[in-house]
Formats: sequence, C-alpha cells, structure tokens
Amino acid sequence: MRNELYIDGRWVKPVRGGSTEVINPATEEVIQTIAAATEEDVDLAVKAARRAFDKDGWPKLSGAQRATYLRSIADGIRARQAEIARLEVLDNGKPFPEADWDVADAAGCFDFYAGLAEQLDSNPEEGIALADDRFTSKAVREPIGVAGAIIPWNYPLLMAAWKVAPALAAGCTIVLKPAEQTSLTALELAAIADDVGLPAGVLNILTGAGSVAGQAIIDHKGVDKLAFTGSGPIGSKIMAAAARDIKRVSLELGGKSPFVVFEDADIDEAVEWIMFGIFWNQGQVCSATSRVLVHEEIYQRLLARLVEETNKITIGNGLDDGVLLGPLVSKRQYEQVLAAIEGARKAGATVACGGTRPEGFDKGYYLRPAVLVDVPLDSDAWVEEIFGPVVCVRPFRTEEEAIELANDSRFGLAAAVMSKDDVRAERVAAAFRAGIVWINCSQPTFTEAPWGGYKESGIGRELGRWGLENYLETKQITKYITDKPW
Ligand code: TXE
Repeated sequence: MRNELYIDGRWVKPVRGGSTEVINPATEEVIQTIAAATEEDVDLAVKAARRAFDKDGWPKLSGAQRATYLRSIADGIRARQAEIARLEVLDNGKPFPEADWDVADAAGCFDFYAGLAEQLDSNPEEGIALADDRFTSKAVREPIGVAGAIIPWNYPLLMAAWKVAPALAAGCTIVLKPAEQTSLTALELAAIADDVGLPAGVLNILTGAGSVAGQAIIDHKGVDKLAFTGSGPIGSKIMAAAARDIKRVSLELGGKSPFVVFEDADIDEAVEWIMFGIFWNQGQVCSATSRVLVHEEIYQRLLARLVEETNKITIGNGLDDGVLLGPLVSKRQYEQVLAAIEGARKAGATVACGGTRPEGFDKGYYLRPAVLVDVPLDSDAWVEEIFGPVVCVRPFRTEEEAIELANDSRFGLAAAVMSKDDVRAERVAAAFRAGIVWINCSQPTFTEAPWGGYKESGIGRELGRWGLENYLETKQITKYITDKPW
C-alpha cells in the first residue's frame, strides 16, 4: 500500500502529515488512505524538478537516452498489467477489461514517445532560408522546463501517461497530481519509474486535493508549463493562473459531442457505436457522443433497438466477469448524474429507459444507463456535459439541420457521423466544428493521432507529435557570416 508522496526520487510523508481516504465506488468501502500534499510538498517537488532540469542534465541527455527510460517504464507497466488494471478497477469502478485496455494503452504511450524522443536526435535543427545572405539561421527545439500536470479520474493511469510520456520525451521534468478520487495507479507509475532508475526529480507525483495541491502547482513560479485535463471551470482557473506568469498551457476540457446517423446507416452497427460512444467507462469520457442525431426515416427503429440493447447491459462490480457497466466513480458524480436526469425530466424530456439505481444493488454508485428523448434544445441535459451513461437522442430531417444542431454547442471536442455515402460522410466531417471527428465509428483513440478540442473544449493537442510540441520551445539561432561591417 502506497500512502506517501514521490518527490525527488524518494517516498516521503507530506510535510503536514495530511491524508485522504480512497473509496471503492463498487462497495463504498474505504480501500486505504493516501497522502494529501500541501503547498510545502509542492514546493519541494517543484524545486526537485527544477534542479533535475536546470542542473542535473535530464534535458541534456540525448533523445535516445531518454527513450531508454521511457521504454523501461513501458515494460514495467506491462510486467504488472493485470495487477495495475485490478487496482484501477478498485479505485475507479470501470470493468476490468476496460482497465486492462487502458493500462496496455498507457504502456504503448510510453513506447510511442520513446520513438519521438529518438527522432529529436535525428532532427536536431531546421535550417531557415533568409533573404539576407550575410546571415545563416536555424531553428532548434528545446524542452520548456518544468511541467505541472493535473489529471482527472476517468482514465487515471492513461491520463498520467498522456502527460508524463511526452514531457519526459521532450526533456522536461514534471510534477503530476492525479485526481483525489483515483490516485492509486499514478503512485504505481512512480514506483515503476523508481524501479527503472529514472533520475531523481525528473518525475514527481503528489496526491492531494485540487484546491490545495493542485492550486499550489498552478500558482508555483517554478513551473513553466501547465497541462490539464478536467472540468471547464477548473480549466479556466488554470488558464488564469498561467496568464499571470505567462506559463505555457494546454487544456483538455469537457464536451457534448454529437453523433449524426443518416438513413443509409446499418441500424445494428449504429446502435453498437452509439453504445460504445456513451456507455464505455460509464459515460465518463470527455469525448462521449452524448447527443445522438438520427435521420427521421430510421429514428423510431433505431431508438427501439437502442433501448432494447441498453436494457440488456450487464451492470456490476468491474471485477466480475461479463460486466459491461460498473459504478460511477464517486458519490458526488453519481448524485450529479441523477440530478441531471431529474433536471431533464423536469425540462420536459422523456426517459426512454434507465436512469435509476438497478435492482439488487444496495451499495455502490450504480446507475442503469439512460436514453433520453424529446430533450428540449435549451435544457441543461442537451447543452451541458453530464459525464455519465446518459444519451440524448433526437431526430433530424436534413443534412443542414443535423450539422447546425451538431455545431450548436459551446464545446467542440469530438463529433461522429455514420453514412454509407462516403462523400456525404466526408462533407459532414468537414463541417463539424470539433477537434476529433469519427466517420462510421465513435471513440477509437490512437496514440499517434492529435487529441483536443475546439471552442470551450480546450487549447492545444495531446498525443501524436502534437503532444510532444506541447513540451517544446523553439529557439532561433542566427549567425552573422561575413567580414563586411554591418
Ligand atoms: O473535475 P475537476 P471534477 C468534467 C465532468 C465532471 C466535472 C467535474 O463533466 O462531471 O468535470 O469533475 C484538480 N487547481 N470532467 O470535479 O475539479 C482535481 O484535483 C488545480 C471532464 O472531478 O476539474 C483533479 O485532479 N487543480 C474531464 C482535476 O483538477 C485542481 C474529466 C480535475 O478535477 C483545482 C473529469 C484547482 N483549484 C471531469 N481544483 C475530461 N475533460 O475528461 C481541482 N483540481
């Protein structure tokens, strides 16, 4: 059981000795306590990260040398994959196969960025053609410095990987705070980094409350770059904190992503992708396709099929075989989602199925997945992120109407379209105002491809080479090369 902070290559007790309870959302039982860091601990971690960056030479290592550490971390994760996945289930509630998938993905993310770290060696500089031949100029990439990363509870280990792997690949050092609800696997990541001999101070992981430890990270003058995934209001705070010190910032916030299904789509396939798009991870997915727009010609048939299939989903403890939907992550999230469903009802929506506690569950934050129809366009249920297994379904008549409805949101994270007509699907994909667009599918996520949102869904892109860019500065070096006087 790990209940300390990982700072400067050592496990330490928090300066003020605080702790928080970790609750298993499937049983509501306390699993263990973890350390609650405060400003003093954050200061120690940032100082260690600064030293590792400024003096100890992490950024001076070649990309290939850093890649060796990243690959060892990937191997370390894979060597303990099932054990870590089990811990993720206990902490977060998701079904084991999903957790297992996430852990494998997290390892893959370290491997991928190891490859990009090596590429930094082969492309150390880019020559720049100047109009003035008395000068030569080149651009070189350098790591930004110390990164402060704050992550949410929906993909605990994977979100840590999305921040730590590119930061370390770029040559940054990092202070990471996992969500207070789900910190256990991030601590295992620290243990793995420690086992592979990652130099002290390069990776620091602090558990603790957002308003205390998180706030101290974003306010710390020694942090050069903030990377955040979480809610819009906190994202806004983080951007304000970044603005104060001109820190670099990348934000991945919420969404209310549409899924447009045309009349030529196969109904069974559409239902399968819709369910994957909104019920995977109990719908606690930033890119969840929570607004489904269906062509009126197939609306009734698709809805009936969706309700039928939704009612068949096996709900239960994520550790049990065959479970497809676990509990929501916390009491607070559970109550918020129930309140959102109640709000939808009051606003005039009809709950076609689900939305209540399943029978036979006295404990745990379990909820029957819900399909809502006739949801008013100005109601919170249609406009706001619910972040639970709740989908709003609505008919449309024309392509223009579907696009207008899809884009009528302050969010722009993801969008999906299904049609056998490839020209139409591509046309609609081009019309979506969203950072991630899926055609004839929903949710598949690839480490190689850019991830991030338009509008209030965030700033910047993670994953792929774009994820590495988040942690790099560009330096221009220009030389005067003639003997002639200036
Ligand atoms: O998020 P918070 P919450 C959305 C989703 C959900 C809602 C609330 O709609 O219902 O947000 O979830 C840290 N300074 N998403 O309350 O508070 C906090 O400790 C610095 C979408 O859990 O944003 C945690 O580590 N950090 C999202 C992280 O921020 C602070 C995933 C996220 O918590 C802080 C999660 C502060 N002042 C929720 N306050 C997505 N985009 O995937 C909190 N934190």
